[in-house]
Amino acid sequence: MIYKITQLFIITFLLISFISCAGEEGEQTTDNTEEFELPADGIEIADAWARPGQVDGVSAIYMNILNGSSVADTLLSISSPVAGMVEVHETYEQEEGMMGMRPAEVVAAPARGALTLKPGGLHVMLMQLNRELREGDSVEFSVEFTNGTEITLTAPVESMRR
Ligand SMILES: [Cu+2]
Repeated sequence: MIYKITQLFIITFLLISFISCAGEEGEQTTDNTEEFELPADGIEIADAWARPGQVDGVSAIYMNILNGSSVADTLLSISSPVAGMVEVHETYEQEEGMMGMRPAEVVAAPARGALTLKPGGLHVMLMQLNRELREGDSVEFSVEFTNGTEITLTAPVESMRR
């Protein structure tokens, strides 16, 4: 009996702390930021990965662009030593329900928010690959933002992440 009461007490206590935590988080949450830990300020890139590709073929890089600043920022340019041509593409539904892709006009990371590039959505298109990209390889790329941030990083090549 004592055991049961103790158990009940613990469960009640856990429930109360869970509810109060959820309440606090709810108040701090804005837009899509709850999924990501934003930097204190400026732009950071997280979770970058690239698809495998053949020489002269194409690949894509996906990532989360995290904007910790209080102003929105836009992508100015992107380049990679493995590709002759790099563009940011958006996926869209063509007539007859076919999916197509085209260069994205504005790629914006909202103030205190995140922009996700993922399969079936926005992606960095690597074209004219000058080497094969195999699972386990890595791809270097550089991104420049309108507010002046320049980031160079390496994305692992993976066959499928999400
Ligand atoms: Cu594309």
